[in-house]
Amino acid sequence: MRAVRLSGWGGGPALTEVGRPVPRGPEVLIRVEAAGLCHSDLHVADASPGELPYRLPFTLGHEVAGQVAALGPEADGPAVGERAVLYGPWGCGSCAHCAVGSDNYCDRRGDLDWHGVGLGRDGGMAPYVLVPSARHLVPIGDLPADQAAPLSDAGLTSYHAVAGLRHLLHEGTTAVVIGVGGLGHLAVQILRATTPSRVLTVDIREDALALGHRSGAHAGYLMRAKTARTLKAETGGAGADAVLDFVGNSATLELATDVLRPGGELALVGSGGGQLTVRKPGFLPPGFRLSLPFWGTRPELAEVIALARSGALHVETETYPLSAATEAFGRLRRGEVRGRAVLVPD
Ligand code: FEH
Ligand code: ZN
Ligand code: ZN
Repeated sequence: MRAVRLSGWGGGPALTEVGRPVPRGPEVLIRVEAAGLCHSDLHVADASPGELPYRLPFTLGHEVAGQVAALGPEADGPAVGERAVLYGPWGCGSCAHCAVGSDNYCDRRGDLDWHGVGLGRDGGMAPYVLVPSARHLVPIGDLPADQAAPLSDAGLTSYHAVAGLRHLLHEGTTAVVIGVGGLGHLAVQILRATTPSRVLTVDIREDALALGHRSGAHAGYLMRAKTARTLKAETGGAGADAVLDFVGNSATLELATDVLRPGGELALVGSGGGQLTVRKPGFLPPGFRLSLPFWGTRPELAEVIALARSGALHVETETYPLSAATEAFGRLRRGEVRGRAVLVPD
C-alpha cells in the first residue's frame, strides 16, 4: 500500500510504501475513503528544517473521512463498519481546552511535536489511518466521503470563523467574504444557512465569484481599487458588520478595514502573511475588533456534519486517485483547484 509521506524537509511529499497499521489500546483504525488537500499541506511540504516541531517521516492528510476497520482493545465509540469523519486538531487530550473538545486551542500545543492528523502524526493520504481515540470521530451516516472529508477542515474552519462573528450577524447586517476558494465558498453557505445577513464576496477571479453566487452570495465583486467604495455603497454607506478574510494578504486586510463599519469585526483566516497597522490614533474604524480563528472544535464539527446531512452544505470538489497526489498538489500550488481537491485511495 502507498501513502503520501514527507520524509525530508524541503524535499516535498512522495508516494511511499507503508504497511497496514494495527490499533492498540484506545486506538481506532480507519479505512480511508477520502482525504482533502489544504494549503497548509503546501506550507508543511515547503517547511525548512526546524520550522515545524514535527518528527519525520509522516503521512500527510488532515482532512479525512472513512470507515472504522478495526478497534484497539480499549477503544470505545463507533463500531467496525461505521463511517466517520476525523476531528483533525489532536491536542494533549488533558488540558482545559482539550477536555471540552477544543483541541484546536490546546494549552500545550507548544510542547507537542504534532498539531494533529497528518500534521506531525500519520495522516489520511493513505489507505488506512490510526486515530488515537474514538473521541476524534464524528459519525457521517451516508454522507459521501468526498463531501465529509473537506468539511472536517475547510468546513469546520469556516464554521468556527462564522461562529465567532455570530453576535454581530442579525437581521439587516452585511458579511463580506474575501476569497471564495475551498473555505470561502463554504463560509458563504454557512452564513446563508445560519445567519440572516446579506453576504457579499470579493475575489480576483470571475469563476470564484461564480462559485460564490452558486453558494448563495447576494453579490460578488472583483478585487479592484474601487472595491471598498463599491462595497460601502452596497451597504447604504454604513459599511460591513463583519469581514471574513480567507486570503490574508496586505491588500485584503486593507480592503477589510476600509469596508468595516464602526464596531465591526474582521476574522482573519487566510495565511497570506499580510500586515495590518493597529495604532491609536489611527485609521481603523472605532470599535474595530480582530480575531484569528483557527480550525474549530469537535462539537462544531458535529454541527457542520449535521448541516451537511440536512442538505444545507455542498462542497465543490475535484477528486483525484491517491496515486495522482503529485498532480493534485501541483494544481493546488498553481491556484488551479476549484473548490477543494480530494484524494481517494486507489
Ligand atoms: C493546520 C495546521 C497548522 C496551520 C494551519 C492548519 C489549517 O490547515 C487547519 O485548518
Ligand atoms: Zn488545513
Ligand atoms: Zn490540550
